[in-house]
Amino acid sequence: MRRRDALVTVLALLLAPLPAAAQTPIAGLQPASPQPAADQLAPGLAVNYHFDIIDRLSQFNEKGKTVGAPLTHLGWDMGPGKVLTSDKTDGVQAHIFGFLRFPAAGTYVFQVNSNDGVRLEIGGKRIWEDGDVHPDRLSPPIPVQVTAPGLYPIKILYFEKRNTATLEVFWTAPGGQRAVIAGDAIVHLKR
Ligand SMILES: [Ca+2]
Repeated sequence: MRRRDALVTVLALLLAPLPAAAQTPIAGLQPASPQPAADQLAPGLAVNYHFDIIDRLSQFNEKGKTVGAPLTHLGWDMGPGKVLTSDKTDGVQAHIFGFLRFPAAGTYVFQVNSNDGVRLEIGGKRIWEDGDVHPDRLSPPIPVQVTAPGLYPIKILYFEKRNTATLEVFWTAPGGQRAVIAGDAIVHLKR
């Protein structure tokens, strides 16, 4: 093999996407400490809205003050309709926060479908970011290692510029089926 061919082969190997199973799981997630008591918690995730057209997540205003109804699940295929629990169809920035309950230790696989931009953090770790304006776009499967069951802080920044909107977060528990994150797994501090 000529030297240049060898170099091309090495580059191709370096650039080839790894199959999901071979990806190193994201580790080091920190559970909520202390774990909030049951009587401090309300169902679903809290959401604060800010209404403005932006083109990328770096322009996101995290200080939105419009408190929305909590999100009782993370499966939102909204098309051209209202965005999440807001009364707007365009120009919506949603700062979503609360806790995700991991029922057991193990490797969970996440997948995020977004339109437009999104960033997902769990236990203080960046799980996924796809921060520009785009049609529905699904992340690769993202393995995440969880060392102890319990409540972990979850934070999602999500914005919809115009046209259709989607925010879907899927997870697969160890030995389980891929599913949208549902109401039994998400809570937030009463506000
Ligand atoms: Ca859109």
